[in-house]
Amino acid sequence: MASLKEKFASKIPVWGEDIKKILKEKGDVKISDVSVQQAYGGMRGVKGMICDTSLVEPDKGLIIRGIPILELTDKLPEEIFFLLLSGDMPTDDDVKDLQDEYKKRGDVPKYVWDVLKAMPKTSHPMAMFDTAVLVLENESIFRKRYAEGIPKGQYWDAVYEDGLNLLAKLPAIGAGVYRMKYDKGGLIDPDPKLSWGANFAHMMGIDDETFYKAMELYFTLHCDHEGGNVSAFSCHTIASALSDPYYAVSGGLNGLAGPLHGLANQECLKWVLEMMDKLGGGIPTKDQIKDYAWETLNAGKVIPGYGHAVLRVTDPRYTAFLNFGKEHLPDSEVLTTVARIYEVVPDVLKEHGKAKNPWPNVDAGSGAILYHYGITEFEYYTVLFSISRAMGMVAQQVWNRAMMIPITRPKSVGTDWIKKQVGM
Ligand code: HAX
Repeated sequence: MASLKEKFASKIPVWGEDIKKILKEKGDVKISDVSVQQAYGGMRGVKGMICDTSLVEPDKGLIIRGIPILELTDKLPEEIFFLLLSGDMPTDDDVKDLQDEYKKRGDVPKYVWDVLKAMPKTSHPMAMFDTAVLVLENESIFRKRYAEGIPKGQYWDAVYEDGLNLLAKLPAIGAGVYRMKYDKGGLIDPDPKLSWGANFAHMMGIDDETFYKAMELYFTLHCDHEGGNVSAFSCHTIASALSDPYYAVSGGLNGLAGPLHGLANQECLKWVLEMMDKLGGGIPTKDQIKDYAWETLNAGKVIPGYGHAVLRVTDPRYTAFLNFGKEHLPDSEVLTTVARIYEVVPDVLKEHGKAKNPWPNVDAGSGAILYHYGITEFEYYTVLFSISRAMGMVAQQVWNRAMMIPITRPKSVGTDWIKKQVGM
């Protein structure tokens, strides 16, 4: 048994007892009231589910197992996955174990590539990536073991196996989608000496040490964002029906592919480049940025990369990308423009008066870095987000099955019921 699995297994009785005690002693204590506004408004702020892998504090941003994300930017995605799942930082041996597991499980069956090849050339890269994940359902260990009648206490183990098999294959699938979709030549084999993130860069065909670092950072920063965001919540709900991790992650990714969620990173750089282009190239002045931002808002559109449903400060993940850019690509005009937008757009959004959070989110800065390394195909950016976010989705699923969290089924009500309830 691999070290991460042992570690997780050792935590199950401790966490399980904790939850049992809370439920027994305080199970009927109220933790949230729900207003009519919240019921019609996407359940914003309603506390109605548990996620122990990470937390998003409105005034701090992402916190993974108690550690703020800005303190984790030098960690490998492998270390982050270990932390998400087990609650502990891994030792060097633990990381090596996990990397060895990924290597053993990384081969992508030929039928996946055949399906992707058969898709229309115009397919969106997210549709290709997501299809590959769903097609891999054929490999599900959970589905087979469930059919054989495994007891409930072993569900998490089968979900863990599926999850790790899936995560191991995602860099190759993501890189393969890139090379197929954009005619970059044949598929590239992984290099066993490289980390999970660096290997992805290598399989894309970009062998540059700084780009390896950029990809490791990218995957570390996007790994998880607690349980209520569209992709995590969709995945959570699907998995709660005991659909296996291939079904559940694929469902979560369908949500990530929306422009108000993960697809915002494609929209964001497009917005920046269109502005630069419209203004004749070069870095726009602050006044020009202000005018362009107002033009966007007056046309009834959102400024992509700004605002957030939970955050009320600059997203620390945006700060991490900006710091990386300042260190590694100080001459990038696009990145300088992104930094200048940050000096202008929050004030514009405040004056506009609608967005509750005028600050940048993770998607505002990441595209500038990808663009610098020659990944100019914006449509592809959400695939990178997906490879990383799958870590959170898998970790949450394994935890949910280990803690025996039941099927999701909130109660919906109708407008007539609301009218009666509020005396109208
Ligand atoms: N530009 C213009 N208007 C904005 C805005 C922005 N960046 N952000 C919010 N608003 C508007 C909303 O559209 C809403 O307008 P209406 O009342 O007309 O519907 C109003 O301000 C109130 O919205 P909110 O309560 O502040 O924000 P929500 O919780 O409803 O939505 C979103 C949060 C992230 C979807 C929103 O801020 C947005 O659309 N931002 C731009 C898209 C984006 O960057 N998405 C990525 C978010 C991060 C993420 O999930 N990545 O995966």
